[in-house]
Parts: sequence; structure tokens; C-alpha cells
Amino acid sequence: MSDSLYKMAMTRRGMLGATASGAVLATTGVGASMMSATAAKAAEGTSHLEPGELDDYYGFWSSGQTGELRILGVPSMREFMRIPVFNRCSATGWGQTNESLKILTEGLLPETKAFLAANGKQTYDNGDLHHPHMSFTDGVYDGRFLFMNDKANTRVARVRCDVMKCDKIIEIPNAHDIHGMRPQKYPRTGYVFANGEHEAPLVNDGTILDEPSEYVNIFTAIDGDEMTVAWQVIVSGNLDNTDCDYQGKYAFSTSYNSEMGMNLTEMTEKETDHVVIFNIKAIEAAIAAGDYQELNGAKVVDGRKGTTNNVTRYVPIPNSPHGVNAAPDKKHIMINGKLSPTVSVIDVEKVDALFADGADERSCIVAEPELGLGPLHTAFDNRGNAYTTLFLDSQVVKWDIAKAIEAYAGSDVDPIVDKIDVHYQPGHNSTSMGETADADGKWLISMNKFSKDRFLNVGPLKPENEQLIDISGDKMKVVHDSPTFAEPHDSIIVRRDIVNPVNLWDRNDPTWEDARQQAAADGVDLEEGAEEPIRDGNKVRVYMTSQAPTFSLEKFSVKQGDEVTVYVTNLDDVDDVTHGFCMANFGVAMEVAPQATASVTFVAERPGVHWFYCQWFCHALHMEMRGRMFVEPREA
Ligand code: K7E
Ligand code: CUA
Repeated sequence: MSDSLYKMAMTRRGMLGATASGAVLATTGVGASMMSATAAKAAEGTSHLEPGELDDYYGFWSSGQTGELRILGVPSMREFMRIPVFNRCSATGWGQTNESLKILTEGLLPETKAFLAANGKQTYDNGDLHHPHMSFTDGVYDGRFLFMNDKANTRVARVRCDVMKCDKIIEIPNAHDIHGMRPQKYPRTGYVFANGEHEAPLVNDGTILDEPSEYVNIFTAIDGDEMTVAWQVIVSGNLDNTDCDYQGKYAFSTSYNSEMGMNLTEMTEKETDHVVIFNIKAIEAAIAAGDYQELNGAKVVDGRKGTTNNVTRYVPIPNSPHGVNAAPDKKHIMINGKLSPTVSVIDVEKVDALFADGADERSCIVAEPELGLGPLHTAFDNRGNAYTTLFLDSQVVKWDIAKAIEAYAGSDVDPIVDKIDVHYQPGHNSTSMGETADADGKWLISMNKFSKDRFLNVGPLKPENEQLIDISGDKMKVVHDSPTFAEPHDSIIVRRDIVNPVNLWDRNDPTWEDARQQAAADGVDLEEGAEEPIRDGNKVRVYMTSQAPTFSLEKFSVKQGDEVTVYVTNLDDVDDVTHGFCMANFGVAMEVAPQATASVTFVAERPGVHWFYCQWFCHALHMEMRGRMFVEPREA
């Protein structure tokens, strides 16, 4: 108790210090001076920003089983936005608008569409989003896209960084439950690598059931530009996390179940599991040579143990390894041991030899420091240090990569530089720019699975606790606790100059191309709307515009049983003037951002007078921004 009071006092003092410097910096504006704001704050060990002060980094956060992507500010840890991806969203109409339904359904496999239809659905309602990562060019984030996995329903999605909306979701064939996922770092993204975590028969049609010896796992490379499957590799053992090198040559995936066990005892039986190394050029060559089978539209290469096509190598790693992290030195890949207290360090320059002359697989390991209990993930600064989360110890350990290599070679140096308690049980961590060649060594986020007593009690379900740690000095310093709802696994921290979203949509945006084409076929201009609904049998299309504080239609009529599509085009071209369209008692609501078009379709099976209203507070007369839909009763 006295300890935590002491910490609070320390934090308070730091915050007062920041107030003074923040006031000075506020007068010097943004830009270069904001970088010094960060430096000053880091030096003072605080994340506090004055009201109106902007963060230096965008944080992109997964949300686990919530299924969305989140945008936070670092170092303030303020949450800015939630981007619906695999979930449904009441506010934006994601999962309900025609535009979002197209994105949610077009990448599903035919068998999935049939399965969902049998359950009365067009798409899944849930997702489990673990790993958000930005596209790269030359080893550094390039601000084009964010990619993310869905473990729950075997999908990979892409978010456009210009508008911060999801534009593509694809289901990965043949694989089961995509977990680890990383974009190619060099020369560019390029490929997005995705691990199928759970093993199953290659053709999973029910012919093979409880015969685990027939199960396989699948590694997938997605074309990140086209969002199509480029190729797949069949592997031995399951697949957990993945990362790739800075040379564009190899990808690395951990396997916690090399045993291919079906229960806990079987899965953890062996002391050693492995990391699979994928030789990208060799896989491309195998495909060019026709050495693959085509399955559900994917080219599948066999890379299991014992194959002779040189597409994979299996490096033994103790014991049920989890995270894989490429260091910004472009040379080292960290394999986090989980049940082993060690992190195994692979030197990518020693990997060529594994494929060239069948050298001993462990010859690429250049260090294996013992760090503590339950190492899960590792992040990096720009000074040669690595930061590893210790799940069981509830700590982050800072260690010197060069010293770990010396120690492995026989010298008695201790690579451990510092350890800090985190609260509690950390999984992923991430450092500012730390998964790129531009790591800057300022901030570290420890993503802790349990918050226990750190916040006011909200009942049996508690938030996670994400702690911000200042890593700019020799000693790590926890400067902020941040509760988050279920359940961010991973995050990235991106320098803000890399991310440049627009304020208004471009009227030519492809998002509403279908609406544009339908309007043209109906002889309507989306920016003008139509005075009367366009009738086409029992399909009725209503075109309206919105401009604060009115819709272009104050009323329209349809017949009971009509399938009604309402298109709303927001003509306001002012920052932040988003309108919404909500049809009360029809379960219909959507966001229409400035200069965007959105549409929604429903069956008007309720006769009577129904009000639609703007559901996004847009104007002093926002309450007045409403209109009526008359539904004429079906003739008896
Ligand atoms: Cu990246 Cu949580 Cu899916 Cu580790 S996983 S913690
Ligand atoms: Cu338009 Cu509220």
C-alpha cells in the first residue's frame, strides 16, 4: 500500500513537471517541437499530455474477441477510434450497410456462404483479432495499409490508412484458424504471412475425423495488394506466431505442438518443439516448376518434414515456443520459449547454410539467454536491447543482444540489464517503431492479461491492463496504467508523420461503386438524390442527400413488404460533420461521413408512419434532422 502511494506521488510530481514544459512547448506549435515534447516527457517519466496536446505516435491495437481494430495515442494512451472489422458495429452500421456487407461477404469461400445461409446469416458476427501490423517498404512502415488476422473464423483483413476503414476481408482456404500474421518487411508488402493454428485433414470434408496422424497445418502467403492467396505450404506440427527477416528471404513460424497432440498432455509431451523456416524463393521456384497441388483455388506446396524440395527447415527450440520477433538490427530473430525460460536467437545470415548443405539445424542459433519464467514476446529499442515479457514472472526483462551472443559463445557476461514488475501476466509487448528498422527506443507497451486490483472493481469480468513504460533511460519505468476491454493481444506504435488520414472522403472512392452504378442505372445522380423512390417490382430505391441540418427528403412512401434500399450521400464537406441515418424501429442505422455515400436495405414489413433521423450529432438543429417513411399497408 505505501509502495503504491509512493508510486502515485512520483507520478504526480512527474506530471507537474510536464505541465510546465508542456506550456512552453504549446506556444512553439507542433511538428519538430512535438518530438522534443516526447523527449522531455520521457525524461520526466510521464505520459501526461495537456488538453489539446497531440500525441507523437499512433498506436494500432487489436481487440481480440471484440473483433475490431482500435487507434490509441501514445504516450497519452487515449483511445481515439474503433474500426469495426470482424465484428458488427451499432454506430457505423458495419455488418448492416450494403457497402460493409460486400466487404464482409465477398471474400468468403462458397462452402462458408452456404453454411452461413443455412444459419440465416450472410456473414459471421464474431471475430478474434490478434495481430495488427502495418505494410512495409524497405523495412519501415509505409502508411498504406494495416493487416490483421481473425483466429475465430480463419480470415485476414486489411484496413486502408487513408480513411481508416476496412476495405478487404478474405477467408483463407485449407487452413484452420489464422493466428500469427505478419507483413513482408523487404522489399515491400508484398506478402502477408499467415499461420493456420489448428490442424485438420487437408481435405476436411468429413471423410477423415478422429485420425490425427492424417491432420496437417497450413502456412499461407497472401498477396497484400490484391488480397488473394499467393501460395500455401503444408507443414509438420502446428503453427503459432510468425515473423520474417529484413532480407525478403525467410519467414519463421513457431510451433507449440510439434507433437501433433490432441490434448494438453500430448501437446506438451516433448521438451523440444520447433520453429519452421520458410524459404520464400524456394517456394516460389517450386510453384514455378509445378511442384504443388491446387486445392480450393490455392497453390499448395508440401513442406513437411522429410520432403526434399528445400522449402522448409525445422529448427528445434525448447519448449512450446510462442512469439517470433525480428530485431531492428536486421540480423536476429527472437523465438520466445514460453514453457522454456529462454529466448532462442537466430542469426539470419546463418540460415542460408541450412538450406545449402543440410548443416545442423541448430547451427543458426547464436544465443539462448535464460531470462525468467514464461517468455512470450520480445520488442526492441535502437540501442541493441531486447525487451521480453515474462508471463509467469509478471515482468518485462531488458537484455543486451550482443552480450547474450557472447555468453552463448562461452563468456560469462550477464545479458540481463534490467527487470521491471508489470501488472499482471504480460503477453505481447511493443516498442515505438520497434518492429521496424526505425526503432527509436522511447516507449514500450506491456499488454497485461490481468488487471486484478489495479482499477475500480467492475465485477467478475475485469479489463486488461496495458502499461506504458518509459525505456529511454537505463532503467525501465512504468508511467501509465490503461484499462482495455477484451482483449487486445498485440499493438504497434507508429510515428505520427507516417500516418496521414484524410478529413473528407473522395467522392470517387470505390467504396460505393455499386451505389454509383445502381444510381446511374436508375438515372439518378447520388449527389442530387431523387425526389421520389424508384420502384422496380417490389424493390424500392430511395436516394437522398444530407446537409446539416436536413435530409433532402422530408418524407417518402413505400408499400408493406417492399424491399427498400436507402442511399444517403453526405454533401457536407466540412471536417467532422458526419451524419447518420437511423430508421427507428427497423433496426437500421449507419454512419455517413463527410462526402461519403452509404446504403442500407430492409424489408418494410411494418405498416404506418416511421421516423428516420440523423443519429450523429451534427448541428444545433440536429434533433430537427429527421423525416418520415410511410408504409402503406398491404391490401387485404
Ligand atoms: Cu500474439 Cu495473444 Cu495471439 Cu501472444 S498471441 S499473447
Ligand atoms: Cu445530421 Cu445529426
